[in-house]
Amino acid sequence: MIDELIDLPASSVEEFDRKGHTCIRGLATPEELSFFRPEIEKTAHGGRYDHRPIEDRDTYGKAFLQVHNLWQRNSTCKSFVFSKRFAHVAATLLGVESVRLYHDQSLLKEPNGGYTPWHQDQTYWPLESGKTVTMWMPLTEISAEVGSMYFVTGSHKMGNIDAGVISDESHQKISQWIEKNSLPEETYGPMQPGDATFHAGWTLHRAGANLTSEARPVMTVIFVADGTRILEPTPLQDFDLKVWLGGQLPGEMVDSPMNPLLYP
Ligand SMILES: O=C(O)CCC(=O)C(=O)O
Repeated sequence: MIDELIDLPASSVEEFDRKGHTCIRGLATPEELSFFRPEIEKTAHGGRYDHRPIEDRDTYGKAFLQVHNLWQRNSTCKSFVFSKRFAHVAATLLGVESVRLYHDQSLLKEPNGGYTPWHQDQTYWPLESGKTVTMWMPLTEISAEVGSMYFVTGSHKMGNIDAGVISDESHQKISQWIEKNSLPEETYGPMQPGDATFHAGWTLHRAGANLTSEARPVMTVIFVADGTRILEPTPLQDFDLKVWLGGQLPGEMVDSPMNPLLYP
């Protein structure tokens, strides 16, 4: 279990609030990662559902192989996702007492995997704004050549900019939006296993292609503040309403058994 808490510096909270993203180095130790990595990778491999060769996939499909809710598939993955340390960081960044799980996902950018287009996660989530944060943690070293994610600083306060689903079109629309609004783009560059970035639901983000011969395994956990209300879904949010909220309905609070309390 990764349950001992860390003292999160006030500067991280201030940065997350102001920029909509932050990076916490060494959130998990190399030893912890070498314990969890094999089970996460095995479980993600077993849960792979897209078996098309990379050249037959669209831009979204080329960006990464995605497997959700590893916590329901494997007890070791469950203790990683349910880490009180991670959930405490999420609650502190959001400035709330308690957080729940929205869902987790493994994101494997394959060797020669494509770029991750600019997008906003909350396009897919029928949840109140300002109540979610994603932890993105590499399981191996991310070299400068592969790189970590890029974020548009301050974009979390702009709400939905209607760029649509993650695609070449969202990338183009958001690139134009960035140019027009002249907001800065930032990245945290190379990362060690156990470092993690955190970004808010509306923060604009993207990642580069993987032009190396090594895969880039990443585990993400999406946290939602306890007491968050489910919104009437847009057509792009119907899927998430049905799949990730345990059958709950708009107007209700997120609190189904699919969304367990992770902290405290
Ligand atoms: O790992 C990537 O390339 C993108 C991940 C992402 O968009 C996210 O975690 O919200």
